[in-house]
Amino acid sequence: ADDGYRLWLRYERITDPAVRTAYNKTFSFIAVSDTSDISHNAAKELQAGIGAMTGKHIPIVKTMPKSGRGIRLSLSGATDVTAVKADSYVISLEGGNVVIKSAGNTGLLYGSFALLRHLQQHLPIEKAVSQSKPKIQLRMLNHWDNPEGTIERGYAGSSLWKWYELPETVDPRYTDYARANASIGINGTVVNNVNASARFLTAEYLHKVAALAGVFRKYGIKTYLSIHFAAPKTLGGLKTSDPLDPEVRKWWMEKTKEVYSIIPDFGGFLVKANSEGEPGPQDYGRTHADGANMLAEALAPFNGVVIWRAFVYKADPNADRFKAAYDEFASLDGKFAKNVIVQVKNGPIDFQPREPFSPLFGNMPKTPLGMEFQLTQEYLGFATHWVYEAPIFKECLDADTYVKGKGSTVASIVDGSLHNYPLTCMAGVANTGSDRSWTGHPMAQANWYAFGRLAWDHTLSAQAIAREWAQLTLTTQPKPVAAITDIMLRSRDIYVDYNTPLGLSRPWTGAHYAPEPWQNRSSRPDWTAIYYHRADSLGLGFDRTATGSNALQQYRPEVTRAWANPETCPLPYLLWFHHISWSQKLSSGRTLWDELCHRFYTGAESVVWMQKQWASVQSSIDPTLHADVTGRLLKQHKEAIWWRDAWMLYLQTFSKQAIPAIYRRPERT
Ligand code: GCW
Repeated sequence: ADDGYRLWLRYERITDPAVRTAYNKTFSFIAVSDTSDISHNAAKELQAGIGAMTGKHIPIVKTMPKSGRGIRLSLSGATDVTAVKADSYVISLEGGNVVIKSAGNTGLLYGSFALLRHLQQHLPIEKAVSQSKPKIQLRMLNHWDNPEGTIERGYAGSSLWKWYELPETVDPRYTDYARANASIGINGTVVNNVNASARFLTAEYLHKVAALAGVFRKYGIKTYLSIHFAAPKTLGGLKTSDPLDPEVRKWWMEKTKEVYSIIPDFGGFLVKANSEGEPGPQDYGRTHADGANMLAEALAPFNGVVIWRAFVYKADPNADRFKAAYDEFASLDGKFAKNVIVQVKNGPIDFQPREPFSPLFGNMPKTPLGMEFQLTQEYLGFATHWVYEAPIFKECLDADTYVKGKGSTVASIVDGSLHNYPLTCMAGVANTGSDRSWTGHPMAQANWYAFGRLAWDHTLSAQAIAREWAQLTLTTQPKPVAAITDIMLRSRDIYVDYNTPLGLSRPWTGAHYAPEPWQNRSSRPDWTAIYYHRADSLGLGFDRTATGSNALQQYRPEVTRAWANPETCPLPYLLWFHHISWSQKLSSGRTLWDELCHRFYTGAESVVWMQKQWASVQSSIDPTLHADVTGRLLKQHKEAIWWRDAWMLYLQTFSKQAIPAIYRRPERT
């Protein structure tokens, strides 16, 4: 039975005789003269993958045999190539052989995985001819994993990293993790939580991290660490962690040197500073740039980078958190050292089911802005709700900021083309854990997959990625693939409808799971539900127009215009920007209250549709996996009703209106 462990690298035996014969004829050897670990692993993956699909042992050889057809991995002799060049590849057909060419061994690895993807879809060999180069340089996972093995906002078991047995014992699963990442082009991983323990910078832990890096490096993946900004004090015993203090700067220089002596190809530091209680340069009256530049100086001699997060906001219930990142960072543009990237969450608040794009994108032309997406489903129903996230990523990447006129998409900023950034970065907060299926909900594997594919090429469509993933992971039969793709593409809107429709946000406290739109007690004055949804006797929603917080002004006029008028603001964003009265007629023809009822009820009802679609593919899916997802869909439906009812009953105390009769019928569970 398939427990999901093999992800999209299943390499199922091909049963179609025509396809198998064609593949058998073409693949009788894999020739690779380059002896690096990465090239070797590329060849090994082809051998294992094609071997499993065809049932044939394919030898790996150094030089091309005189007869027979096969695959040649060809490394061009070019030296001193850029990272992007080294990752790019060309697949061609030469005299019956499939040739994968690249200027770097990583390109050979990515080309090999591209070929395997192609063959897993049983496509004709001639159609594999292609070329590809990544649009983003640093394609990374950010793990929010803690030293004691827990994962902040992780719903797939405990951490993959077994710190207590490292570095002596190196779990073979680390290799499978690296293979999975390399197969979708991911080339960096931050192994620890941004709420960082200083312990990761001790020699003891650096050696553990080095053991992981030793595995990852063989798949073209660099290792990074999140750092605790106050480490000079907590770890170094200094009196301060002031970034302008010479002793502190020296401490970081020496620490960084030590890191590189243990992990020579270390990638750099990820930093959460002055955010949600984490220490930072502002503790000493310094700026984010002062903090980042201190670390940049220490990393520069080793070509390391600083990835500094823009996720900041004050514990002030009268401020608009929406505006915080822009307010703190935009004016620092031009002040960051060359090897600093500022990493921005896709939306201005915090990975909500639907957010407008962060207004910081486009407003730091001199500072490379990296994208931070969240793969783990913190606000998307953890591991019981099926939500395919590619539409979330695409919505943001394709959004037009208008900062240099029409067509200034967020993607064009992040990929460096709009402002000529020398560094480009896209990060996904990982959804992996020690569960056999890696991601808790087996269908959440698609979010990891989609992230990697989009970091490589953000022009791919959510649909194409869904189809490809389903073919690789679940079945190659066209009908079930279409049915599954259909569920995936609608899943996010369905979730939004029963969870936070029309631009509502954050009706939760602590765990970010149970609906608690009434919950107004908390450890911080701004961490209340009412702060976000602003329900009152008049209506609902956060006024961010000129009569309210005026956050809309952080966007270019074209964007502001599209959202500033409550009559024309697209409904998915309505309550993000407007406080709307309960009886106001919306563009749908319904009043706000009726539209809310409509969304909550049809959203929850649509989970029944998902269940039916999933039931229809049963005969094509592994029974264990099918049963697992069926169970999760049952739970999802119950929870959708729970969400709907919690919201509706709560909002009704303000609207004082009835739920229209058409929705009040017996529940189908
Ligand atoms: O989404 C919020 C989470 C925190 C997280 C923080 C952040 C790692 O609730 O758990 O901390 O954002 O992104 O820093």
